[in-house]
Amino acid sequence: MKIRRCLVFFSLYRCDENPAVYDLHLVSPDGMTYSQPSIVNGRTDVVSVTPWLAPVVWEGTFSATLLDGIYQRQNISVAATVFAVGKYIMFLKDFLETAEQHFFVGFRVHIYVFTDRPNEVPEVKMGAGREVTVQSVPSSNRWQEISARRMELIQKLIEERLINKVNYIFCLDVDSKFHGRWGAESLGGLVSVIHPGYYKDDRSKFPYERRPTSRAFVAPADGDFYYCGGAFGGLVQEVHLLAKTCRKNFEDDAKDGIEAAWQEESHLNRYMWINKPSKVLSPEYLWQDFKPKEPEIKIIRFSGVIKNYAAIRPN
Ligand code: 5GW
Ligand code: MN
Repeated sequence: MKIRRCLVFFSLYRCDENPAVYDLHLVSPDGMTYSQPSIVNGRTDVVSVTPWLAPVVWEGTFSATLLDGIYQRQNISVAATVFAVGKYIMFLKDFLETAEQHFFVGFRVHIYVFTDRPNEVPEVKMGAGREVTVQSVPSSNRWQEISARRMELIQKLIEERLINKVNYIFCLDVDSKFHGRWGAESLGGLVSVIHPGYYKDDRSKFPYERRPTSRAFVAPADGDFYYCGGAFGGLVQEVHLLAKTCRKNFEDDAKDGIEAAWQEESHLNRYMWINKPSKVLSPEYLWQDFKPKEPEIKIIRFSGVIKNYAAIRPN
């Protein structure tokens, strides 16, 4: 028993020979041409680094050509999870079709669809090196239950199928579409997206869980940004730890009869406050279709569609 546990530990946390696992060593293909970098000219309307010196990714802060070159050389693979339970299956076609056009084009991509309606998964033609796997999950009438199981299923997927096989994973909401490039610029150890609804607000106004009895609690004077529950990712090892931790906190809260204000989004925000993301994605990476575009948003890459809540939600 002891030995087994030890082996599991090693297989989960060992860094193997693939340099992408370390996410630090960047080798540029020789002879690449891209615009000369500058430390005095660049975007001045936004902040592109956090106080812990993680990049904040905005259009105009990176070279797509260079990043594609660096990560193609590493032959990385990227997994994505998307949940389409109940009527949310209606969003899946647009999600998958637009992912084909914009999400890590030119890379190995494996999308895992979790649904209770496997027969209704649309047939979407995938490019070379790209595939979709459908995994059945039980139907559920309560969002709280779907939400609770999301972290558990992500944790298990990583343990059972991804660890030491895939480099990066992104976990995305299905009620959204890609409109622009989402690629190698988004890669990092732990990656979080800033919510489009609150990024100009004072931290005391963020919709964090405010009851100290919850394991998702963030005090009014704490918190860096309000992050989206609808998109996060990073190295599979990092996302495994995140999913495992959020699931445990969610379940321990439930045992105490407490449900965080925004369920797993609240737990994610608590996690990111303690475990600082190594890369932060600007709201370009999860906008909302009903929100007018702001001047600092030069491109919308991924956006939540407008939905008729009464028609799609079970409760
Ligand atoms: C969501 C809210 C209430 C009841 C059920 C759901 C629900 C969410 C559902 O019935 N089926 C489902 O697959 N989901 C998954 O959870 C989808 O991937 C969805 O994108 C994600 C988050 O729920 P959203 O998108 O309704 O939440 P918001 O905050 O983006 O509006
Ligand atoms: Mn959503």
